[in-house]
Amino acid sequence: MTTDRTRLDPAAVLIVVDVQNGFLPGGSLAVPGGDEIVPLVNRIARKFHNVVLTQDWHTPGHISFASAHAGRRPFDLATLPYGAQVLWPDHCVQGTARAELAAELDIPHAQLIVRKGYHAGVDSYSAFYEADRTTPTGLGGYLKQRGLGPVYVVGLATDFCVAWSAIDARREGFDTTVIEDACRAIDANGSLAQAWADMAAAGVRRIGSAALPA
Ligand code: VGL
Ligand code: ZN
Repeated sequence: MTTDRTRLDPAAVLIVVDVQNGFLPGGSLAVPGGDEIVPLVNRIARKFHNVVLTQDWHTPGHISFASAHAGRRPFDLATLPYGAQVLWPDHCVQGTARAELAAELDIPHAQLIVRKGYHAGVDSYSAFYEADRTTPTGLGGYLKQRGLGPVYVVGLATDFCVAWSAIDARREGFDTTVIEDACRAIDANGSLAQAWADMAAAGVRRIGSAALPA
């Protein structure tokens, strides 16, 4: 089967990852330049019939917060029952202003918002699976039941929630592309280079927005 890359497939779905106040400048886990992508994300979203948003949505005192671990600091690495976990500043707590989607995000035709990270004892970077790698969010089933795909991913942060979502989209069998200039990274301890290597190994395609069909 060949894919016509000069036209966007009507079944293509854009996943807009975690474009939330907490990850923008002034937020508690601000991603450098995170605000810069919002106009581009809005423009890209207009090309897609199908858009899914994700929203990091943690309990107060969530296990991924350094503040929940005595003597640990943000960006320390911890070993938790489900594996390695970077410890973060408190961020995107359910119901708070910083957990809200960015006010400038303008995608009224988005069809679904996937909240994630709401189990107190496990993180969830990916839009598809929690960080135990086994608990599904339901997004894979949703996309398959609707017959959607290929998958395109934009948002924050390239090296965590974007990368994990893209890799899991491949794991779910979707043709998957990350639009690089519509993402920004945290880049802690080499995490960005590692994420691109992991995405390449998983067969994730990497493009710039200029390569998207008009
Ligand atoms: C994210 C760290 C913690 C992300 C979410 O959206 O990339 N990163 N929670
Ligand atoms: Zn988080």
